[in-house]
Amino acid sequence: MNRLVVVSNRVPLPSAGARAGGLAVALDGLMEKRGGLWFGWSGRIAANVAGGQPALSGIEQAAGIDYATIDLTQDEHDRYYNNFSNGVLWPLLHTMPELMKFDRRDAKVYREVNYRLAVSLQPLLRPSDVIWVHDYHLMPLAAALRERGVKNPIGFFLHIPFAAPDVLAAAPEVAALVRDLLAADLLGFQTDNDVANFAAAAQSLAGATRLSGQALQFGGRRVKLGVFPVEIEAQKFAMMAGRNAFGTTGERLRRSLDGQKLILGVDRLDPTKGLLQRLDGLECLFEKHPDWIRRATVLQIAAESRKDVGSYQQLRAALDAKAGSMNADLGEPDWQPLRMVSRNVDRAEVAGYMRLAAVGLVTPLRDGMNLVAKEFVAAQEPDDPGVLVLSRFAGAARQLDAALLVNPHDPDAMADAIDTALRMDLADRRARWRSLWDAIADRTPALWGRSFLASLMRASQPVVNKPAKPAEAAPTSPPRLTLVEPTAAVGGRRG
Ligand code: ADQ
Repeated sequence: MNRLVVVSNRVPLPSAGARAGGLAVALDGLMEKRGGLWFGWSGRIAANVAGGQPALSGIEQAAGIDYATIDLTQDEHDRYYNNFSNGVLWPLLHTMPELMKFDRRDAKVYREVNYRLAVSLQPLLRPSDVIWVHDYHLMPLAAALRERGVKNPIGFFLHIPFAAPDVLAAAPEVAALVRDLLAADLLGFQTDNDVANFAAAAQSLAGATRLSGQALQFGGRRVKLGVFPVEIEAQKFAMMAGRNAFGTTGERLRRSLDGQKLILGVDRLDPTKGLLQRLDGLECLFEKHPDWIRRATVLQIAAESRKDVGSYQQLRAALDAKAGSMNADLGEPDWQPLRMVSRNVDRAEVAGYMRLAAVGLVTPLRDGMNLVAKEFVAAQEPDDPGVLVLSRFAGAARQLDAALLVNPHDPDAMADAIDTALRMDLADRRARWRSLWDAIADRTPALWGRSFLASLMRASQPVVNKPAKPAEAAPTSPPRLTLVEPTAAVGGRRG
């Protein structure tokens, strides 16, 4: 079996402690079976890069997997990670270009870091390796590897949405990034909408040609596109929720509610998650439906993230102000509508809170998938489940269409949906929950990974009876023709 090389911005180093969530565990599983190398940034800032030369900062081994990393300088971290990845690409790809702060110097350093990663990775590669690159931090990486003569199969998966071409055009660098992505053999996205947006951008911004069977032709090569919705370990999450609802923290929350219904939100504090709009909707709920005063309480866990990015600092301040005024305006001496927690809460604890909630609020303005929505479904007690209120702009809405779907920009609609959820009778709650559970129960991150890799192997298979055309755009990229049959993963899922 070919060795799997995973490249991601942050490498979950075993020496750094506990493994992160589902994806790291799933990819570990795949790499343990076939041998693996995980490559990327160590998470450390180096004083400077020795003599300007790319150098590995560390190699570790655990459970048959090698971990190789580079350090970033402070300037690289600021420009590549904070300013360009999180300050330009994140808002742009989420169709929020007004939040983007473009600076050519950041775009240059973003590209340079990707090239430095390619230079460091290349000597570690074996001819039979399969390379899987993750997310928006690494859009130029496949092209940088091809320029260095790397001929291995390369797949790229985008965890966040892909915006429409006219939105993308707001950032000068983006056409080049679309061309760079086309150096991969397979490009994976969360939803068919993202595939359609990428295909349109590749045609209008990069001059690619659309082929049948979800494929593009560019530079004499075929590039396969596919939909691979990220999944969770639903069965394991359900068990964790069951255990923790009755643990110390779960019991403490339940006692503090004193019989009130719990409305729960769990997010990273991020402009895409629609937190200010959610508070508008909640304010509207208590104004339009005042019988919920003293009968329902909102717990919003909004863990702070990306504190170095200006728009995140502004959002934190705006959210604190809004939460304060909501409690002051609507609160009573013996009741407050909202409890807000901005620290990172342990996953197991969160799972228990989800089980206790009557309503789960997942209302991003836009989201690649949103695993919280799937986790909320998994956490419910089947005989007495809570109700999911879900933004129609989350990728998860494609699979979880039995939730109460809302437009997060419409506070009245959100308030009415929450009211409906709070009043929903048991038979309706059970029926909706069963349908939601069926959409996630048999899928796992490991199956997601296997499906992507199977598609990548098919996409990179040479077709022997057809001569490959010479590459036009990237002279050093390997000429190859690929089988582009639609796969089970493409359009085969609900979504
Ligand atoms: P994220 O934007 O980070 O991920 P999401 O999918 O909602 O968002 O959450 C990822 C994980 O973080 C989940 O396991 C969730 O429980 C946990 N989490 C979120 N907020 C938390 C909090 N306040 N406290 C504790 N845990 C919390 C990106 C994309 C998503 C896509 C994922 C995976 O933005 O659209 O679903 O990658 O591809």
